[in-house]
Amino acid sequence: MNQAALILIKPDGLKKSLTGNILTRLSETKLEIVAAKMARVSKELAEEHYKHLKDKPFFAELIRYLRGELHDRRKVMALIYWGKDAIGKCRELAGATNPEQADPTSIRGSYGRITTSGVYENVIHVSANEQEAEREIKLWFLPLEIIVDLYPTKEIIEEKKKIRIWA
Ligand code: 3AN
Repeated sequence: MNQAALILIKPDGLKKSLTGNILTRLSETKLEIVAAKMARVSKELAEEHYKHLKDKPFFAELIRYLRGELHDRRKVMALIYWGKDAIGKCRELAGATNPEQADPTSIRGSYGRITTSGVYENVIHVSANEQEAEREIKLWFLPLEIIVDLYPTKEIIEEKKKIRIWA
């Protein structure tokens, strides 16, 4: 059955110019990219994304890491990979969370590191399971940014909303 997986190329991946390498590795999965964008990460978004880790001693540093404060790159690249067993395939290529334990040929094994303050800088994020993927995708993307219908949507009429258009 088709699955969706949220992938984030984190600020260390961007700073190390790894975007091309990571996308090439992920293309081995033969999955389809159904959404992609560069995104600034607010404190609220980072905290919501990692809310399952909020009691961990490294949480504050982890938020600073995802927001790019440790790498002077205030952005991440967010993508949705879609297809058969997308989560398993992407997680296998990503490797273990701890870059030291990750298979050396995996993305994290090749490019990740552990900082002296103990944060795992592991270059990419991959959703852990289908439930997390749905939660994360709804956090990072609007329905109109995704080229397939992943989850049920509804229409609302937003009145008096100020938006910026081309001049
Ligand atoms: P994954 O991203 O592999 O699903 P999570 O969601 O448990 O793993 O962890 C999110 C992030 O938190 C990791 N990518 C890593 O940067 C950081 N992290 C997780 N566990 C630790 C740890 N024990 N020490 C330091 N950082 C950690």
